[in-house]
Amino acid sequence: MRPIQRRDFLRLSAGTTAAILLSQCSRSRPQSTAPISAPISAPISAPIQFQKQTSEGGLLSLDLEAKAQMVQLGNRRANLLTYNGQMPGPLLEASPGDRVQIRFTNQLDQPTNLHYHGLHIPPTGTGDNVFLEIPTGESHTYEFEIPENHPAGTFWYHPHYHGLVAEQLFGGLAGLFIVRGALDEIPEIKAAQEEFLVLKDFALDDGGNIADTGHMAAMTGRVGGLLTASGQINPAIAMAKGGLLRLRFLNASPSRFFRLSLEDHPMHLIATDGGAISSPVELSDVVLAPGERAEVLVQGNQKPGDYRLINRPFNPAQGGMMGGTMGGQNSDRAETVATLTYDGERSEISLPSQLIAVEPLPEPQTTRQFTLNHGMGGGMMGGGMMGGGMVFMINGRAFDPNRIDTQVMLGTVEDWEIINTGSMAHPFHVHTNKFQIVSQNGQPMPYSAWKDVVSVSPGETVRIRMPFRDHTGKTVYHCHVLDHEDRGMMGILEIQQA
Ligand SMILES: [Cu+2]
Repeated sequence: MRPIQRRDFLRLSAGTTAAILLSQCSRSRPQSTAPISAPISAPISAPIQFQKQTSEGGLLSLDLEAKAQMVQLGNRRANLLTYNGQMPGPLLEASPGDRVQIRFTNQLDQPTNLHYHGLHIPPTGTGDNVFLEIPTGESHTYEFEIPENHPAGTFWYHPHYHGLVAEQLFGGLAGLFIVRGALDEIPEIKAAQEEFLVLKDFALDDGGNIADTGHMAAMTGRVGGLLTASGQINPAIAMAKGGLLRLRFLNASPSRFFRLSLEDHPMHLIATDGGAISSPVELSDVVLAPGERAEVLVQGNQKPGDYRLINRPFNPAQGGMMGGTMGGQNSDRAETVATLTYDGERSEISLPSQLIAVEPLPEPQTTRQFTLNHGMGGGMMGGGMMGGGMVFMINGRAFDPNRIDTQVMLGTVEDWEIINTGSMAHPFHVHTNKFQIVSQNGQPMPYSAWKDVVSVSPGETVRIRMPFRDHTGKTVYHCHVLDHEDRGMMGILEIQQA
């Protein structure tokens, strides 16, 4: 394996899922600098718009309804699963210390619930409780507080009812949950133009209904050929020359990985899943596994014109079972996700030099290992939701809602080694607490960052470090290729009072 120079690493590719990048690099695949022939997939459509719900007087209060509805998806009509009739759902915005009250109603024809992905809130009661089941026609009020010391960042909400997560997310259920804070107050960032890009793939039939991606895809991970950015197909993002653009990416696809680059414009990473990094890192590509977020700054310092934000799909498990068909699409085809257009001119905004310090974590008290793999199963499994076919396991066991897999003590720091002995990539996600990546295949990370998803490619070992400082009770960790999660790749973590 070719050793990766730190310099190469920073220059070549995205920091957010370095596991993928290291594996890409180590396969000596040229990190393409050649022109990319990505077609404009549709006429550049309307600018991105969200219905925002912002906290007022310390309270974010809203009604949220999950229901099937016909919506406009770019230039197509699509019968999707929506929150409040929108895809993505309403953009929720709160600040540390705010109370949140979400009166949620399930109008789907199957049970569901809500997960607040990345929020550091209690995993029990009316908080981020994924063990709740909200049956068809019933309501539940989620109520929690954003802790005073919660970092600013790009978080999101989506269903987490085991066995139906992939189906419901693929149907369209996802929305952003933005926490404002210190990062937003940095003068250059405050002056930047902010755009939210919720990246989501769909497979639609001629009638605009969600298409069946096939039996195999329902095991290895369903992928759609229609790429959308915040419910638009190739939306235009207009920026003034001299301006600074803050792009906030969320990969809300159930299985698809994204590898994004912006023509003639380097991207400067400022935040990962769990919030800001300490100073901007220049990237030519941003790689996002399912569930991951990244925030980048782009300087409007090129010749006025149109520049494509291009996705080059790739399979982090080369030769693995996800290769080849990928739901019938050509997995090597580059596509345009959005288009940056210059409009007007303004006095130049520079890049910030310092962001928010990422605190170093103390040495761990405990180190655990989590081995990811799959096999063939038959009959009923832990969740009871599926018949035979592929089973996805952690440490040789599929999810069992009645079993506690891992117990940790409040007030400790742990290292978890995530080992992938299978043939597919698994983005490992932990609820409630965020972590820092310590090393990948023994190689230290080039910079510190807070994460809640890390992709582990076949044959790789990733070491993460996680503090358990508050919030007790049962929570989960799982693979964020949601078909893998639904098919067993999840475990229960109990955080115990010391
Ligand atoms: Cu997986």
